[in-house]
Amino acid sequence: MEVYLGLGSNLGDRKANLEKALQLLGERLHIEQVSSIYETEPVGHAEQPMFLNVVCRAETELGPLQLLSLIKGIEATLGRVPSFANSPRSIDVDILFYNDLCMETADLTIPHPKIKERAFVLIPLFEVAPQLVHPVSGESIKDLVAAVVGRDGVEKIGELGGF
Ligand code: PH2
Ligand code: MG
Ligand code: MG
Repeated sequence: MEVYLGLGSNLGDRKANLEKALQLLGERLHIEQVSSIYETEPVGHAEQPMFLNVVCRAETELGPLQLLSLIKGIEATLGRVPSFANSPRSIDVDILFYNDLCMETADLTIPHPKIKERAFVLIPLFEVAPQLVHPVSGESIKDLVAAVVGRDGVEKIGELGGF
């Protein structure tokens, strides 16, 4: 299965948090591509530090709920403390797409329901998936990037070595 994951950090050593999360994910998934690193203005709860965000493309045999539980374990390992929605976090890993799967449960919705409104997801996603089409709306990532509000708050700042 081909999956796209969005990673974000705005507490502690943000770059190290992204690297460590990708390293731990890489122990269980085949990470095929990682976007550049973007520094992004916080969305949803403005009074918090700037984020670093990346998106990765990976291959996995894990089912969606197995993948979610792997992610929750990695977030806990990296010191994420459960808090309010959109609160600052050492690491957040979101499942964006899982093949063309569409599912909605209390714990997990795929595709991630906020992709279309988040420039900090769409811009790095476009780097690793320029050809991808949103399985629900049928729109290309390119068109979604062109339409999204807040592109100014997303700045490419570098690459992660080693992925
Ligand atoms: N994640 C959120 C809420 N707001 N803003 C930015 N810039 N980057 C994020 O990763 C982010 C956010 C909820 O997970
Ligand atoms: Mg998130
Ligand atoms: Mg999350």
